[in-house]
Amino acid sequence: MDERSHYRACNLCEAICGLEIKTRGNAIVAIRGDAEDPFSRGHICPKAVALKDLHEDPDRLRQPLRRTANGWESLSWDSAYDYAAERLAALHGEHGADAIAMYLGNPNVHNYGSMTHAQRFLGLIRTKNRYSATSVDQLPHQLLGYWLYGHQLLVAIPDIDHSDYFLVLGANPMASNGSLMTVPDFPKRLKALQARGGRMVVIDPRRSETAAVADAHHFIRPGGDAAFLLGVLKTLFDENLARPGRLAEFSDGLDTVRAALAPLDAATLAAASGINAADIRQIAHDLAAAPRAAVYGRMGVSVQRHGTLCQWLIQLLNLVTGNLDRPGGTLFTLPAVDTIDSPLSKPGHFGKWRSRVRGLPEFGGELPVAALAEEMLTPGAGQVRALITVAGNPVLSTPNGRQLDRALAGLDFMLSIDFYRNETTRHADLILPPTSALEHDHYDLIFNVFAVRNTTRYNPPVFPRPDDARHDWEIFEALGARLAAQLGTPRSPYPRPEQLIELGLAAGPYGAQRKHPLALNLKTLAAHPHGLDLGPLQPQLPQRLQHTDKRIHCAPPEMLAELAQFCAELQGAPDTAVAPDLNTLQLIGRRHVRSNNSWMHNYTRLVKGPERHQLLMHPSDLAARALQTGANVTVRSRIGSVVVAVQASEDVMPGVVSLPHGWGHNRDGVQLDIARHHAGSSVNDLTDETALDPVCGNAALNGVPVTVAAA
Ligand SMILES: Nc1nc2c(c(=O)[nH]1)N[C@H]1C(S)=C(S)[C@@H](COP(=O)(O)OP(=O)(O)OC[C@H]3O[C@@H](n4cnc5c(=O)[nH]c(N)nc54)[C@H](O)[C@@H]3O)O[C@H]1N2
Ligand SMILES: Nc1nc2c(c(=O)[nH]1)N[C@H]1C(S)=C(S)[C@@H](COP(=O)(O)OP(=O)(O)OC[C@H]3O[C@@H](n4cnc5c(=O)[nH]c(N)nc54)[C@H](O)[C@@H]3O)O[C@H]1N2
Ligand code: SF4
Ligand SMILES: [Mo]
Repeated sequence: MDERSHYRACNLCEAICGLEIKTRGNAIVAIRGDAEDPFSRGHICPKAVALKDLHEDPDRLRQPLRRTANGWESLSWDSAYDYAAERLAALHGEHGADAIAMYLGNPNVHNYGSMTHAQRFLGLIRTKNRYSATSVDQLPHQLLGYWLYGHQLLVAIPDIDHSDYFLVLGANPMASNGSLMTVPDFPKRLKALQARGGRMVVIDPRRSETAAVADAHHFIRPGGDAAFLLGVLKTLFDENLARPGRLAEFSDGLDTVRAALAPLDAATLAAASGINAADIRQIAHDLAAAPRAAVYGRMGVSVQRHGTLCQWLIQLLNLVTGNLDRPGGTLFTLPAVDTIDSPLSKPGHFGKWRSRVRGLPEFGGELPVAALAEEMLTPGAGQVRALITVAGNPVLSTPNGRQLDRALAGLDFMLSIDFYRNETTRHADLILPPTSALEHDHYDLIFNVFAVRNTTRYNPPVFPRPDDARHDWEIFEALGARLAAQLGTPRSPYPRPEQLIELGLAAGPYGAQRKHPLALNLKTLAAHPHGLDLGPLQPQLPQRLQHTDKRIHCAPPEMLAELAQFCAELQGAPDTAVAPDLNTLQLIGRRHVRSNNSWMHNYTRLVKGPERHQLLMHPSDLAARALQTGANVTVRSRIGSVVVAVQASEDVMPGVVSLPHGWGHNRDGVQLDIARHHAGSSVNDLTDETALDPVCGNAALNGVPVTVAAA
């Protein structure tokens, strides 16, 4: 049989690296980086090679499975759809739409057919109980995009290819390969930045893989970032270093912010952040002096108590230094399928309804996932009785996972669309497994929007869809048709995912409808299997703003209120909020290049070698507890406890411990044979569903107070 080369973008993380996948018949013979991809230039990480293991994994489900008194039984697609539609329609009829909750996990955003068709399916159910991984992740970024710039997907991306000064808070792109910054080959791009005399400064409670290659690294107390950022911003204002330039012409509210910062004093801010006042001042000076600079923050500053405040201050720093919308600063993309200036997505809305039990606000139609378990466990009208999960594992990925685990066991009905029986889907009554990534086509509807260059590509499937397999979008369509019939809802025909892309390309900024010379369509993209570079990010403001007044709304009232609240806390009790007592440590997360959230642990290639889910602890904290590397320790929080192995590390700050999320695979009913032997413990058995960012209800997964003792 002949060998064939297939080119496609990797769907595993946000870096969207180009891959060359060599096949012989049905076999994958090699996966390597695609040197001809103009964006990733051959970069690849170990996870991509495991796409082969994923495709071939005997644990990967290929048939619908129904839970019965005698265990799991496979059934035909038709019977499975009928069963699901009947159960959902019955619960809908008896208890109303809100009794059915839906949770969309992270891999949905890497699977464009799932994105396009899940929305239509949701429209059919019309439940207010919609949840996703957004509220354990990038919710603050989307909310601020909506408030400041008028659209939840208007996220300003660091232009690191042209920057001279890159200030990074709570992000570890050397391990994560970038987030809300699609940046294949971060290491090489960083080297180029440093080679042209630029500097990267990292602020992180751990000397991360990224901090290790930075020009400077400052330890910060977990949760101390808002104080640090306020210190930098205030220095710029106080020392007349604010130079918003032409941005001032279409920005409102900067003076209000400046006035709100006036009473703060540098020493208090320094103490609350754990970074000394001289360093904060120096960073402000360096930022102001750099011709082109970008401030960027991710999980460590997004998913903590002051996440929205931090992300707001980051936007303001880029704005007042004139770096927003400037090459080398932070800019908005202009993607080929424009999900911003088009009917493909909505700008957003906030607080249109609230969760039933705790009154948490929706954003863009979704409630904070920290509320999901209580909505199931609390009786009364509107109680959640059924759940649909798609490509997710909230038992391992959302706060107080054990509580959710218990809640799932009590549901009337649960449907999971997933190709693994994981810690969450093991509770399902029915599992519908979609095709593997290599059996469907691929377009990055989302990550092109967050990329450090404008880029586009479409790739056909590597393998044909087996006759008895279904794509995620086909599952939504078939199930939707049956459910619509049961509910008596009329249903119109809908394009296939690639037809939606074709329409989007034609209507988009490089399409025929806008008379762009490239006139992009699927045929042009087929002629460019390695992807098509559409150039560096370009200034687009104020035109790109989606507020009708075409202005940046710098000072949303909600943010001013949050700032006032933060300042009051700071003056009141500067230290107790951060370090309640001497025995308490602060728990933070971490990522490893060979792991991917709660999955990709079932492949020997990625999990072999030393385990990677230990608790990292500073030697002085080990000594204070008479502990040694390798010992099993009990980590305890308000929520519960886990037993893990501890490892000494000079890289974490004293008083801080670090544990990665997504582990804890040794639970009954999980069908992940290899992962089970590398089980680890779930950090989200410790994170607290009541510890939230007060602005929007995003989970505060970093900075969890814990104690550690010998097990
Ligand atoms: N403590 C702590 N918790 C965290 C984080 C943290 O940093 N710390 N990070 C958070 C973040 S950023 C995220 S994004 C979440 C992730 O949390 P989730 O989105 O809930 O979980 P994942 O591990 O991404 O889900 C993977 C599941 O999707 C399935 N899957 C993969 N591809 C497909 C597909 O194409 N179709 C279908 N139907 N299923 C598929 C896999 O089989 C697997 O079961 O975790 C969050 N939780
Ligand atoms: N290999 C791999 N790559 C991934 C993923 C994966 O699981 N594995 N997940 C993907 C997903 S879904 C996402 S969202 C991205 C996330 O991408 P990143 O945000 O780049 O990844 P993290 O490793 O979570 O980085 C968070 C950093 O914040 C630090 N931190 C913790 N608390 C604080 C704090 O209070 N303040 C400050 N300043 N820093 C703090 C941590 O020490 C850590 O270094 O990665 C994506 N890429
Ligand atoms: S960095 Fe991300 S996109 Fe690139 S090969 Fe690795 S997992 Fe795939
Ligand atoms: Mo994420």
